[in-house]
This record gives sequence, structure tokens and C-alpha cells, in this order.
Amino acid sequence: HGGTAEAVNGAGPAVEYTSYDTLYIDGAWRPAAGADAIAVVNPADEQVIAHVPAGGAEDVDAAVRAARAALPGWAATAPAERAARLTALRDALAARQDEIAATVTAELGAPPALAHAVHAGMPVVVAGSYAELAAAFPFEEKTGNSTVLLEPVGVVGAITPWNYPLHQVVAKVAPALAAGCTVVLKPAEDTPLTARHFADAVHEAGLPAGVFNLVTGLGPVAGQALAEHPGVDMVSFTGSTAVGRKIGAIAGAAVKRCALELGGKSANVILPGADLARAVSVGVANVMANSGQTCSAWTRMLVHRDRYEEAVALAAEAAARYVPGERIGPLVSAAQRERVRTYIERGIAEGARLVAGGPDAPLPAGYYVSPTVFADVTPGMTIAQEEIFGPVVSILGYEDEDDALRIANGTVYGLAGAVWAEDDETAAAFGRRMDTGQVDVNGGRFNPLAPFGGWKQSGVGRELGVHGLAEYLQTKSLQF
Ligand code: TXE
Repeated sequence: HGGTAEAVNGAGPAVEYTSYDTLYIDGAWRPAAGADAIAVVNPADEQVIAHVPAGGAEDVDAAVRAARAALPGWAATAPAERAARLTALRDALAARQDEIAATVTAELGAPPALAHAVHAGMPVVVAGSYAELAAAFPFEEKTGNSTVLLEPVGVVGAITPWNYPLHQVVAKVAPALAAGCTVVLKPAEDTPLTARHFADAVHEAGLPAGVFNLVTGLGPVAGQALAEHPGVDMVSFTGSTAVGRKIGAIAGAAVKRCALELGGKSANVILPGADLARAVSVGVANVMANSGQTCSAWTRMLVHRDRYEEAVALAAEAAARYVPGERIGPLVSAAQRERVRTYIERGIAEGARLVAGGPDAPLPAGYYVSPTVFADVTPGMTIAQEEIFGPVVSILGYEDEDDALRIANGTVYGLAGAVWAEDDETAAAFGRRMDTGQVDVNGGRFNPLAPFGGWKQSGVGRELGVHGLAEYLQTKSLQF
């Protein structure tokens, strides 16, 4: 791949330093047009572990041309053949699970167990689900005297974030390929190495040249060039709300399809009849997983006034069990650490009561933030309204169910949430009233077929399952 390797001895386990100068375009690793490079840093020890090309407009253009050239052939491929290639892709990802997990640990800082099970494991399940959907999906329907054809939207520009470096890629590329679209991926600059593994897996799966292309690069350069490229029919973006607005404006001006997965401020509503100890400990775990860098994290815990102090004590105890450098990893970058620290300081300044963690707790070297819990948080505080994207739980009290619902629904976001009660029926009844795209009832379990995506400013469009596939299809109806 044009890589040269040498050993780097950092504070953590030694990682082999590699310098890459290639991009995956038109079925092969090819040199980037320019010499600009991005340094990839291990957030656990702040060592540079690799350089990858910072692709520019010329690279994006080459990738889009390859994707356009491959489109007619791939769009015309029988769904069963697309399904077979997706099965091969799933197998190629599964075969690399150890290698991918190690890479996610090195470039994101995820603890090895999380990296293996979630970061490297979940995409295998999602890719497999799209292999099955591609085979079974009715790409042609009849309604009255019409035949409705569901055809691929065309060339997809996918722009992904670093928080789940492989899942975010697979959640876009797998349904796009299942639909018959071709793709150019611009992954996050912080985690490009995982995306390179993905390109290797695509290659091994035998996808025709140009069906999938990878251009690493900076958001405002390569990302923007991709979104603006007239050869791109659809932009699928996951990331910050600020950049999502820009992408939406670009797509709006060009009247191209656009899917946006943005931020969240999800509520974890603990109703009076719930098993408080379980709801609090699962709730804290949900935020601490991936160091709080999850868009769907239940960052606001809502507890009835009668059991408020009990919940606060349980949450503080639960958070203390997440020892930085052991059970919880660092944040992805120094910039993210600064952002999260600023929010913690803001919470203190606005009068929230710090009951765990905080800015002064001792930490190992690396971009760590102490697992933090705030009590006495009121709905208007910054830490109750804005996405922090770090290991910070805010506990809010409520008077009755209507009050809890007002608080839960009282942000600009609506991505996910949770509700706990004495039985599933009671919890689900509350969940039905929440203004959000997904609700976990008494814990819930991941379902790769359930649509995921935001209400309000959490986004436009859905990922996963049949709704995720539909994003990449356009209809044509023939009347007889
Ligand atoms: O995101 P960006 P950042 C939120 C979270 C986090 C904050 C900032 O709150 O603290 O965003 O993170 C590309 N044109 N989420 O700065 O910048 C960029 O290269 C085109 C929530 O890392 O939005 C990367 O590939 N593309 C989130 C991708 O956008 C551009 C996950 C996301 O980066 C661009 C991550 C531009 N002008 C952060 N600027 C979630 N929803 O899961 C940047 N990019």
C-alpha cells in the first residue's frame, strides 16, 4: 500500500509506525495527487503512529469519476449477486476482527475488549444484515395499475466521524452497496487507519473496481470537495450539527439527496416503579462506554424527586468504578478533551453539584477526562442542553410523569433515549410520548434491523435495516 514501517516506543504498548501515501481508488491503492499528510495520534500516549495522505480536490475528483464509471454496471447487478458480495465483505471484516480492533485501540484509544466486541464486531453483524436484506428486498412492487421500481440514487459521498470508526462506515456503505449505489468515502481525519482496513476488506470481497473508493483527508478540504462535487448524487454525513448544517446547505443548493446523523442529548427516564439500582448502573455504563463519545448516549438521567439523592449516590459510586486507563479510555484528541473540560467547568460555574470526577481528579498521560457526574442539574443549564461528547452524566429531578416528559423532550435534539419502569408496558407507554428516534425500554438490546436516526436537529434520514436501505433508493413508477 505504499507504506513504510518502523517501531515507535511510546508510553503505551509499542505500535508500529507506518507512513502511507496511497488512496483506494478504482479498485487499487494509488498514490495521492499531492504530498500533504495527516498525522494519526494514539490518544492514550500522544504518539504519532502513522501518516496518511490528506487528499485534495483532485483525488476526490478521481474517486468520483471511478464511482460514476462503475455505477451502471453495479446498479444493473442482480440483487442476489450484490448480496453475495456483501456476504464476502462481512466475511472479510470478520477475518480481520483482531487486526481492526487493535487499530481502533491505537487510533481511538478504545479499551481492547470494547474495540473487539463493539467497534470491530458490530459492523460484521450490520454488513451481514445488509447481505440478507439485499437478497430479500422487493426492488420492484405493484400498486394498482403501476409497477414501482426502486432504483439506486447513484454515486454516494459518505463522510464519517471518528467515534465508531468502522460502524459509521459500514452503516453507510453496506446499505448503499445493497441498493446498487457506488461510494466515495471520506473518513474522519482522526481515525483513517480503520477505514484503510475496510478498503482492504472490500478489495478481498471482490467488489468491482470503482464501486467503493476511499479518500482520506481534512473535512473542509476533501470532505467539502466531495459534498460539492457535481458527480455525487447523494451525501450521507455523520458528525457535528454545525458541519451537518453546512452539508445540508450544499446539498440543498444542488438539490441532491442528503442524509444527516447529528448530535444528541438523550434522556434516560427512570420512572418511580423502576429497579433504581439497575437503571442507574446501566445508565452510567451507557454514558461511560466509548468515553462518552456516542451520539445516542443517555447523557441526561431523569429521576423522581422522592428517590433523587439515592440515585445520585448510586451514580457517583458507579462512575468511580470506571478507572481511566483501565475500564475507560481517553478521548480521541486534545481538542475533544478541551471541549469536554470546558463543559465540565461550565457546569460548575452554572451551579451544578459535582458528585464524581470533575476537572481536578488525577489522570494518566493521554487525552483522559475523569468520569464525571453532576447532580442538581436544571433543564436550562448548558450541560443539560448541549452535546458534551465525553464521560459526563447530568442528573435532573422531576415531579411527575408530565414533568419528566417535558424535560425529556425539552432540547433541540431527538436521537435516542431510555425509559425504565416496573414493567415493559408502563415504560413503553412513556416511550411512545418521547420526541426521539429510538427508545430503549427497560434496558433494550441492540437490533441491527431497527431504524436509527434523529428527530429535530439530530438529523435527517435513517440508518440500519430496511429504512436505512431506502435512503439509497429512488422510485420510478410505470403506469399500465
Ligand atoms: O466533528 P465534525 P468533530 C459531535 C460531538 C463532537 C463534535 C465535534 O459533539 O464533540 O461533533 O467533533 C468532516 N465539509 N460529533 O469536530 O467536524 C470531518 O472531516 C465536509 C457527533 O470531530 O463534524 C469528519 O469526517 N466535511 C457525531 C466529519 O465531518 C467536513 C460524531 C465529522 O467531523 C467538514 C462526531 C466540512 N466543512 C462528532 N468539516 C455523531 N453524530 O455521532 C468537517 N468535516
